[in-house]
Amino acid sequence: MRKEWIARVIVIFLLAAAIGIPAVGWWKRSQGIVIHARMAETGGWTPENLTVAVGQPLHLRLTSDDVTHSFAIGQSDQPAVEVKPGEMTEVTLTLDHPGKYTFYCTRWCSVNHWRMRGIIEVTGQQTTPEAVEPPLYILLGLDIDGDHDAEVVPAQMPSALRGAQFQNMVAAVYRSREYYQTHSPVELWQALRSEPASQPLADQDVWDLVAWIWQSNITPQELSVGQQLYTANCSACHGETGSGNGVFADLLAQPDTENHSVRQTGQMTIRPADFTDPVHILSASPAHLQGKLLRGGMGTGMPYWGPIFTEDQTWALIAYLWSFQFEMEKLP
Ligand code: HEC
Ligand SMILES: [Cu+2]
Repeated sequence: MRKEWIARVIVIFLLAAAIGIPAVGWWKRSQGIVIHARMAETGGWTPENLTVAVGQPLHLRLTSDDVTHSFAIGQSDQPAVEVKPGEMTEVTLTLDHPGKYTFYCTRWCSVNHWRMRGIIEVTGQQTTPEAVEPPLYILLGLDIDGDHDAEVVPAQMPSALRGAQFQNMVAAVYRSREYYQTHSPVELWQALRSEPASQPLADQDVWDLVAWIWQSNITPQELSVGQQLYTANCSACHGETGSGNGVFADLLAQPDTENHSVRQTGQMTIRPADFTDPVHILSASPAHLQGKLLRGGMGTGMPYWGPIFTEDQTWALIAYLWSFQFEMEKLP
């Protein structure tokens, strides 16, 4: 009698376990992974490394332990979502390509805001192996850390509109996309200046022509995408007007020089570049600027944006940077 009773209990127990254990696992998965957001100084994202199989939905529940943050995934169309203290924001992501994705905060929550980054590793077989082209500055072997001060600069801001009247004097070679990406405005100016066709032009006319050629490589669409990205990601340091005086510039330009051990790698040691300074910018090619953007300024505080932007977005940002040097079509 007693044995039968024990056997029953065991059967019921096993049944409960057989149903219960997978159910708990399923329940946990459906509830998702909780991610806590904190300012970079106090920890950033926890956890900051996630792994998921390709194509499998990743259910995240995001909450903040301090101020409002925002969660976004680099190089993807996934819209950014707000992450607020005391609330759970739920997101379900399905990533269709294996690889490493960077997730990051899009709100200027603190001076080290841009350090709020984490990685989602998507595992699985690469179906169509992607040929990853190295960025242009690598292909060209550019030394993006070298000094590059312009020997010649325009007397006034070059105007694409004024330059348009001389467009017939320009040989096709200077108008290609490739030329634009790989040369600085100064190099173009010097090349045009030495062309017999442009001898009758004044120096400023040649600068206007340079502005026109630059603008003809930039679409209005790129300018507006670039402007949005710049406002969201760059203006806090480089300033709304591009002159290197963003709200964080002063804070960041005073690293703790007394005590180097406190200093984090990449903490800003020099002021953000001034995009309105012709001496500094007109001597840089788009490939050079893109290189800095992708790689960041080693040890200077310029963040690396490689894992955040798509290639088109980087070119749109570069396009927008030129609007601090050249009068181009007015933005709406
Ligand atoms: C945290 C502050 C900070 C933010 C945010 C930031 N930058 Fe910078 N940036 C710097 C500093 C500091 C430098 C100067 C150091 C250097 O050139 O390496 C710099 C330099 C640059 C340069 C190099 C210019 C040259 O002289 O060759 C480019 C291009 C640039 N930034 C673009 C951007 C863009 C575009 C964004 C937004 C996507 C951005 N930066 C966001 C701090 C910042
Ligand atoms: Cu944040």
